[in-house]
Amino acid sequence: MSAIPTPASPSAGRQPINHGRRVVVAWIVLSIIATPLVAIFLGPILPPGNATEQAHGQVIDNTVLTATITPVLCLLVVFFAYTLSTFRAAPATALEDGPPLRNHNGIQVLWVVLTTVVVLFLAGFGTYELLQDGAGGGQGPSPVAVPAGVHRMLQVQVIGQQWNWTYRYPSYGGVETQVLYLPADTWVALNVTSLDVVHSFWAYKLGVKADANPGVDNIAYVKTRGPMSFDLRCAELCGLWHGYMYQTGHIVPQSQFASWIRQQQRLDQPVAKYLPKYARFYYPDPQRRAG
Ligand SMILES: [Cu+2]
Repeated sequence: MSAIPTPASPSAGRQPINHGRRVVVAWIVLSIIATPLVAIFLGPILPPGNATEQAHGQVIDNTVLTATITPVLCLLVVFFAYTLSTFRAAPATALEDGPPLRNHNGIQVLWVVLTTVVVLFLAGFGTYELLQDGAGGGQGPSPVAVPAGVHRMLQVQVIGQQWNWTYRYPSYGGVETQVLYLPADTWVALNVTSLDVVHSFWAYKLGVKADANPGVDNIAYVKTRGPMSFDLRCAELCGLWHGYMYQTGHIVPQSQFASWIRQQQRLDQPVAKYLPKYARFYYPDPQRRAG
């Protein structure tokens, strides 16, 4: 007696759903859309801004970093969205363990190679960018990354002390000012030092962060851009009124800077003789000689 033929099941002949391929396709599509959007729209508003060439360079660096991690973020978003929407168990279903995970050599190799390439690329890119005129960082007394082909550079000494910043301009007779003024479109060497404890000169819109240590001349190079004001503050806990060490600095047109510094020299004249002689750095102990 022959068996009774059973009707074909509706799923017979269908390919099983390839979830992995779906996730990869969705990831690639989302990455192709999101990465340029991040670079074009998010990049320009990333910190620190455009007050100096170095700050502008840091915005570009931050844009490259953010665009590089965008596909990684897209993968996480797609993976979680797909998993949560596709493999969600119906409320009445009993909790059940999933199938065991098996080793997958291809994915492991791909993961190691991809992450290694991304990390090495970012390390190389970061090193190259740091060596471009120091990228605004304090380089100590003997800078390694010196801007090439710069013939004129304005020296400005930034002095931290509990709890204020002052500035000296050695090319203008060592005049000391209460506010930081810089001329626009000018290369500036910021010589950061301290009279007492460790401070840190942080003018983020300039792209500058440099430790201020007593007895040390910590040099950071920047080329200013157009006129603008910028915040500066201490970024090293330096005592009771550390939080009070903030000021507003100004990048002004060169002619305005010239008249401002002449005015400062006039104001400074009656007290100039009481100022210590300009030196590259100073020590808290008056018995020790400044450098
Ligand atoms: Cu401080």
